[in-house]
Amino acid sequence: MKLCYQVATPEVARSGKVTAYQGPLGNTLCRLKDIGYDGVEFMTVDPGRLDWSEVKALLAQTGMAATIVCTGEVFGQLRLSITDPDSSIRRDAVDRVKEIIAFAGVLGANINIGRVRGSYRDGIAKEQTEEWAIEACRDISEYAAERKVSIALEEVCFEETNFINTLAQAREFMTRVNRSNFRLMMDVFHMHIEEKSIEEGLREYTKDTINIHLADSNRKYPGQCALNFDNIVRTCVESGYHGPFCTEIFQYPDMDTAAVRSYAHLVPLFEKYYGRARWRIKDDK
Ligand code: LER
Ligand code: MN
Repeated sequence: MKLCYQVATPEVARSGKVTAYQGPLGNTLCRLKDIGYDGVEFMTVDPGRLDWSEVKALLAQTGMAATIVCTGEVFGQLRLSITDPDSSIRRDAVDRVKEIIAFAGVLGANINIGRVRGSYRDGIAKEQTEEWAIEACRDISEYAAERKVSIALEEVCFEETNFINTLAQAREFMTRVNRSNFRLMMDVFHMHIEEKSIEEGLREYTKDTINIHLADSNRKYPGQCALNFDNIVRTCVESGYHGPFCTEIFQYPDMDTAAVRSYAHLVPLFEKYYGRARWRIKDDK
């Protein structure tokens, strides 16, 4: 189990909408380590512009793990998706995701598929969108398997896509892709909107889950709004989840305060339910 904070690599445009810590990577990693985080989830858009050995060295120097690399800004900033009706955009999306997989492979991390899956669109049969998505997900899963990387399909709420909003839909899609490294991830912010109960979702789907995003019901730091993180962490432990957790939050009121307050709210719960020793021993990526 690791508690991670989302960190944007330097080529991601600075924006108040980005849910990650931004700024020079070395400073960010040192600061998050000082606060107490075990690692990071990178949000990246163009890994070709990064020096991969330097990123790896910074992680080693600070003793931080990289658990996952998020592909969300490939859609957010570049508008690329694997189900775009334009075949050249679909190809660019797959190529960019593969580049992120290669980067993740070097760091020993996994990647997620969130908004880069695109949406169902008027004028395009749903079956066609699903066929493009399955074909692309098999292709990237096979590329990822050669690099020991797993893919985490994330359920994303209706405000961001109409394609795979619930965990049930995500698991059905995972089954159709049918590749052993194509798994699920959860985001309690999206679950709060799309599931009848976050706890029931955790109980039913943690066995297929390789990463969990944490944010409060307003996507600010845990403890800021309505979600009950005591119940959430307890249910994760009871369901046998020992994979990484990563905050994915608006940087409110500012990056550093958001990181400090998330840690302050979550760590007593992880210590209460996972215990320090178990927290350090049992580990996925
Ligand atoms: C990605 O992890 C996610 O949760 C999406 O909502 C990105 O906006
Ligand atoms: Mn998320």
